[in-house]
Amino acid sequence: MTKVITYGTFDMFHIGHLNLLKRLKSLGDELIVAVSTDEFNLLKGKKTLIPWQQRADIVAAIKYVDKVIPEESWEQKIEDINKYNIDTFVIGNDWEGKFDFLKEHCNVVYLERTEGVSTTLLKNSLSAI
Ligand code: C2G
Repeated sequence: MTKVITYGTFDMFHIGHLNLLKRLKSLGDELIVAVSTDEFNLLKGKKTLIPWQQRADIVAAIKYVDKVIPEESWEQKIEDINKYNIDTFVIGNDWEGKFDFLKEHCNVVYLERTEGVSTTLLKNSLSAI
């Protein structure tokens, strides 16, 4: 049973998020997704439109996802990897290299992002309507 974990805001869920979660599921048997809380997003300097509970419920409803947990801090990753016996940490390559310190604890994989879509682009398109 290989277990994969990823972390993210998943605001205004879009095809880039879905493509990532779909590819993640092909890397293991069980996929855990840590969804950034509203408070943690403030720390990340990220303004979200959709509250955490709704973002978490949407991610939890994706068929590739087995479990959703809150992401409350930068520091929780190592604890999560140990707590859930994670084999592979995966995240989009916009974070390339940023989480290499986790290599002592599990495999670390950076996947290509889906081009042409992002929450920021969606927000800008909506405000232009
Ligand atoms: N993503 C993607 N393609 C896009 C947009 C996003 O593959 N077009 C991926 C990102 O690379 C990330 C995941 O989808 O792996 C979630 O993206 P965000 O919600 O923007 O997550 P982020 O704010 O980068 O939070 O501790 C890690 C952070 O919480 C990551």
